[in-house]
Amino acid sequence: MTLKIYGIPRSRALRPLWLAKELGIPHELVRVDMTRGEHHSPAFLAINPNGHVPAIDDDGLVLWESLATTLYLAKKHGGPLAPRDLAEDGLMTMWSFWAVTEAEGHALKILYNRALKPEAERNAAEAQASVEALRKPTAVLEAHLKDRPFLVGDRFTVADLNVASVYSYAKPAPELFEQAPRVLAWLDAALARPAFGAARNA
Ligand SMILES: N[C@@H](CCC(=O)N[C@@H](CS)C(=O)NCC(=O)O)C(=O)O
Repeated sequence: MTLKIYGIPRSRALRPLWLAKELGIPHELVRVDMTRGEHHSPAFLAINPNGHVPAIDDDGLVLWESLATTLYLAKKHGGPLAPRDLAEDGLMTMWSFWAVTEAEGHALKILYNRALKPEAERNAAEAQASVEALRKPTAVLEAHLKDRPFLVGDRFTVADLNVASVYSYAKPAPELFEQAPRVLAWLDAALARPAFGAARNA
């Protein structure tokens, strides 16, 4: 059965979509229209009881939590994005959890208050506080990228995909990257990948 990815590209469903495009995994995007409340429908709640996108259905295996879906798909299909051994697996998991726990909340507040919300509803102070809060994790990332172009190993992996998908939310804060030129170059390179563009336009 074809892999089903539930969500829309302008959501965290972009993450499994991006991974599927990177690896050429046949998939069906099942659009869940959140503006119409479809993520709270009984049919969707039977797939993800949290009422969030994304979820995936891989031949009967249903998974939610976007970064869990990408790690699973990378490991299942193998190739350069996947961990080559348990050490790489640990590092890719570490960076993915780090992105969600240390960076995503701040990055999302930047995105909402600098880009997504109508201007009248934006909270400039909250955006500024989020930029300040993101400086420390960004310095950690900048230091890690000092001697290497990718997060794990010598190639673009699911760790880069996961962390870049989170950091893309912070792009409306260019001042964050003034002190982190390597992070900016790494992020721009990830977002310039054809598979990212294909996922955004899915
Ligand atoms: N930690 C979850 C978060 C999922 C999530 O909050 N998704 C958003 C869209 S990006 C959503 O479904 N929002 C609708 C809602 O919460 O009502 C993941 O990474 O998959």
